[in-house]
Amino acid sequence: DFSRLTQIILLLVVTACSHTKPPKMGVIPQPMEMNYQPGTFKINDKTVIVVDSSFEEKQLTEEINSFLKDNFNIQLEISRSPQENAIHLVKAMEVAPNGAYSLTVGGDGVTIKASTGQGIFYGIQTLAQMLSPKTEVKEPVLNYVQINDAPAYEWRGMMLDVSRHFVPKDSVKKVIDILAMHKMNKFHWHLVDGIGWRIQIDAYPELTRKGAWRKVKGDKKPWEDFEIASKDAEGEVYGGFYTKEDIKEIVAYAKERFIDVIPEIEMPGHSEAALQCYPEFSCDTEVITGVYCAGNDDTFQFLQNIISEVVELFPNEYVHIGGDEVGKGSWLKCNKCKKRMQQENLQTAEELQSYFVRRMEKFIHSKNKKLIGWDEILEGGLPERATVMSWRGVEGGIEAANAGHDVVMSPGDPLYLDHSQGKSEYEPPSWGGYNNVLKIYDFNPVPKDIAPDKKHHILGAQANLWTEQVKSLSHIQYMMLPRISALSEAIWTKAEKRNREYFINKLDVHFDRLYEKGYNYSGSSLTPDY
Ligand code: TNX
Repeated sequence: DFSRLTQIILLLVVTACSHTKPPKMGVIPQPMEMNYQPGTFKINDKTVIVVDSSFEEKQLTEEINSFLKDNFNIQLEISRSPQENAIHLVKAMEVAPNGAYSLTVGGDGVTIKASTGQGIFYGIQTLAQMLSPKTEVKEPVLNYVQINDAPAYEWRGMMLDVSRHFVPKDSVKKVIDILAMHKMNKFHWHLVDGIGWRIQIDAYPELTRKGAWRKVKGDKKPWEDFEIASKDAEGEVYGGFYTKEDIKEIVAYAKERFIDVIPEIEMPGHSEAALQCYPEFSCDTEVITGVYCAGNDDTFQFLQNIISEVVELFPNEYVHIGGDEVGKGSWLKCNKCKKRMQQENLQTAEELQSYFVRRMEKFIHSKNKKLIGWDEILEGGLPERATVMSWRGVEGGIEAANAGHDVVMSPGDPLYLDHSQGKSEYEPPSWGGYNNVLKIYDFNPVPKDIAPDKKHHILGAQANLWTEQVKSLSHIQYMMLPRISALSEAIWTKAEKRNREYFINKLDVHFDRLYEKGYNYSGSSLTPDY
């Protein structure tokens, strides 16, 4: 029956077309423009990499060769002269801003153009995704395509807390790898908190001799226990820290992947570990709290000496001073703090906090760095040049941007990665709420309450992974993936180019890429339970 047959054929065609199934190589984050043309180019062992001499050649060619080796067991030679059958890495000043690139596949192979090495690096990440996963892409064959791409926001970051649980150096590198493949460019390293001090400071050796370790007590979780110990104390001891050499190694590793590392040295709160090592810098109250004394000039000297050593290790332009959740009650009971308030004519604890932050800002500025802090630094008045990281929602960020300050958005809802992301029965330990992958995908860093002429103050956004509940690299990866994939698209790809359904389809293939790299990820993230 002919008409029955046409019906079936029609049905098949309609079903096939209505599936918004991306090409196998669906790239995350979605490029700005991606136009396919007929024709294919196949990379073979005669293909060479032609690299512009102004780029740091090894960094970029190794990036190409490493995925070609992993996926196709091919290694390409390097050449200086343009030729057919090549991957060309070309300096092109017109391909701006920072991070922008174009990628063309055509008759003479692959051409990636950018004005910076960073742009070339991102072009290579796109290429690597177009040639993976192995389960889908069996041969290094590329469709002819023209891609023009650039990031929507300049701050595309993640914070990792290494205080509540220590994260060894090699695991930190694995975290950086995940950021790099998603074209993220800021790694905010929460190096210090009440539970442990994790960075070597030569002037104050007790910080890591004792402040980085604590006794494991009975069935208490390590992060519930603020009492420090030295590494070789009796019984079970938990902890760890990074030497200056470790830090340099991580910073260099991140730089090769065009990621800035922003150190966070928490103050004035969340400071139990440091104050148990150096109690002379706490308030003159009966018990040592987790808050530095704001009335003692020596406290400022102590913190400035620390910052002086820290800035030597981190070439990025920011120092993060924390500033969140300050237990200001201890200031109001401390004689030195009360005296300071009188001298400086400060009426409230918020004003004293503002005094503290301003004083640190002056010092950080004198070191040619910018201060960034959690949104509590708005209380009592924000120092003139400070950048705000908005975590208690986006309101602090709105207030700061409207007042002319730079802002990084990282609201707990939806950008906290310690929250759960799927049906609870499939989830490992989490804390504080529920942020599934699509909530993050829909996040818009610029709320409408920001004045049009202040929008440029929103530098971008970042996700934060607090580690009270997170003990291992595989748990870290699980909390990051696929939520970092979603965030990367929310802040790299302009809103009009984003599409939920298309993203979900791409995730299917992306999961295979993550699996092939040996990463743990949450497969249950797409089956929300609310
Ligand atoms: C609040 S977010 C904190 C962290 C905790 C986190 C747990 C922020 C600036 N401070 O110290 O780890 O909640 O979700």
